[in-house]
Amino acid sequence: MKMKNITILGSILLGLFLARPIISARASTTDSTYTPQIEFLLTLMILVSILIAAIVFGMLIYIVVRFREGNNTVRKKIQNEMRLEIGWVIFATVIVISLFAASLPATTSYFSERKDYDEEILIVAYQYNFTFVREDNSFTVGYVEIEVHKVYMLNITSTDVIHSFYSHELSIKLDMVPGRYNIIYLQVRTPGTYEVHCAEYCGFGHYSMEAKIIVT
Ligand SMILES: [Cu+2]
Repeated sequence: MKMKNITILGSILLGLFLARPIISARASTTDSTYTPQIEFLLTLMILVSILIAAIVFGMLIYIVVRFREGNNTVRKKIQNEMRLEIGWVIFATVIVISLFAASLPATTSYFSERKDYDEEILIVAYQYNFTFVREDNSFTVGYVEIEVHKVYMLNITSTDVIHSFYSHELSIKLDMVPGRYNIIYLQVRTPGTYEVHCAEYCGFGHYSMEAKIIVT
């Protein structure tokens, strides 16, 4: 086998080897109705990134070895190589368009309105906590209790600076902007306690700005 082929094969195998733990870590027990699509997208992005990194580093290693000092390979200057130029423009465009197409089902369901929700919860962020206001005007600070499989309309806002409502485990993230009400629908499929963190640097206490969604 030629040196070139060995290098390409080696990089792909290395890429797959590195991808394994990442993929199995991604298939964790995170659980809202958005989770399968979001996790699929993340895994796809990681795989595509690894593939591109493998190609780039594979070529880099190949070039370093082949054109090292003292190796008398023929060195050719490549200039105005139209086929090569068109090739990588098409390659990059196809990748970007494919990723866009793959992300459409997730983004559509993420932002589509649901008329069948059971309850609206107003979530107000402030430095440095979250308040959850229920339809009967009762409220809790730092945690909220909801029921499994029920659909909740989360109406999200902030009283001071921009925060972000982020739960990795439930695959949701939405900006909390003063003077604006952003809406996302949440339906959790597994009972448990899920963590929420502020995902927008909002000041000194940002690190401790968190809440719990308790699903029973
Ligand atoms: Cu914050």
